[in-house]
Amino acid sequence: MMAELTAVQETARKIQSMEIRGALDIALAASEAILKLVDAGGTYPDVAAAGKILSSARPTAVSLPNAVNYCLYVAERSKGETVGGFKKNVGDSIRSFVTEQRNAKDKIAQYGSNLISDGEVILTHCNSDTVIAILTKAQESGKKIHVYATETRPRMQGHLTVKALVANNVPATLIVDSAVHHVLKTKHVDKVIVGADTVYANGDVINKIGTSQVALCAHVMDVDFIVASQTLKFSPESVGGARVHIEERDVREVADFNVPIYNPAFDITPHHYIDAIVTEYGVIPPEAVYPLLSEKLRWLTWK
Ligand code: RI2
Repeated sequence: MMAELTAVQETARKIQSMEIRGALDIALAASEAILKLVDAGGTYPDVAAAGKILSSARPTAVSLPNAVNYCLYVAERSKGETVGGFKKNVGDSIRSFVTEQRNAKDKIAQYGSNLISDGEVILTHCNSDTVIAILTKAQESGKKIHVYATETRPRMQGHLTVKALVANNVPATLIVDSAVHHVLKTKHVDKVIVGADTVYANGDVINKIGTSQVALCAHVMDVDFIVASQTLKFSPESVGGARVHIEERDVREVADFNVPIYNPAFDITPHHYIDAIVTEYGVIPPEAVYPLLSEKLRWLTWK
C-alpha cells in the first residue's frame, strides 16, 4: 500500500503546485488517486488517510473536498464488506462518479451554448475547462462568436484559454486584465462567462482573483454575467454559515523584488451581480442554488 499512498501524496503535490489545476480537474485527480488505491486493495483506513492528504491540498475550491467526501461516503457504506466486495463497490462507485462529473461538463456545454446567439461577443476571465467547453460547443453548432480572454495575472491562465480556444477554432483575443472595462464598452461585449471554484448557498461565487471586478463592470454596463459550474462546486457547509479560505499564494508570483506584496488567488462575486449559473441540471438563477443543493446533493452532507 506504500506505493499507492506515495502516489496519493504525489497527486496532492501536483494539485498544490498547480501542475494539476482547475476546480473540476483537481476533484477528478483526487478521486482517481483514491480509485487507484482502492483498486490496489486499499481498505477504509487507507481511503480515509488518502482523503485527508488530498482534500487539504488547496483550500478554496470545494469541488476537491466534495469529491473526497463522496469517496469517503461510498467507502464508509462498504466498510463491512469482504475485501473483494469493498474493492468492487467502492471502485465502481468512484468510477461512475468520475464519469458523471465528465458528463456534467458536457451537459453544461450544451445548456451554456444555448444561451449564446450567433454573432455574439463574449468575455471570459482565467481558464475554465467548463467555459471553454461552452464556447467550443457554440462555435461547433454554427454560431459565429468572438471571445476576449483576460490574461489573468499573476499566473496568466488566460494564455491557456486563448490557446485552447484557437486550437478549437473559436476566434479569441487576449487582453490585459485592466482592459476589461474598455473592451466591454468598445467591443460591444454581449456576455461575460466565467467558471467557478466554489458556489455558496446564497449564490455568491468564488472564482479566480479579478472575477468580481469583471462582474462589477458587467453590472454597471448591463452586460449579462454568467457562471458555469458543476454542482460539485456548491458548498454544503455554506448552508451552516461556513466560508472557504481564500488561498494566498507565494508573493513571488507577483514580483521578485523585496516590497510588501499581497497575493490572494480568488475573490467573491456577490449573487446580485450574477444573471445565471449554468449547471448540469440546467440554467438557474443564483437564488436557486440552495434548493438545488438541498434536493440533489444530499450525499454532500452525509456526515
Ligand atoms: P473548471 C480555476 O482555478 C479558475 O478559477 C477557474 O475559473 C476554475 O478553476 C474552474 O475551472 P485555478 O485552479 O473547473 O486556476 O471550469 O486556481 O476547469
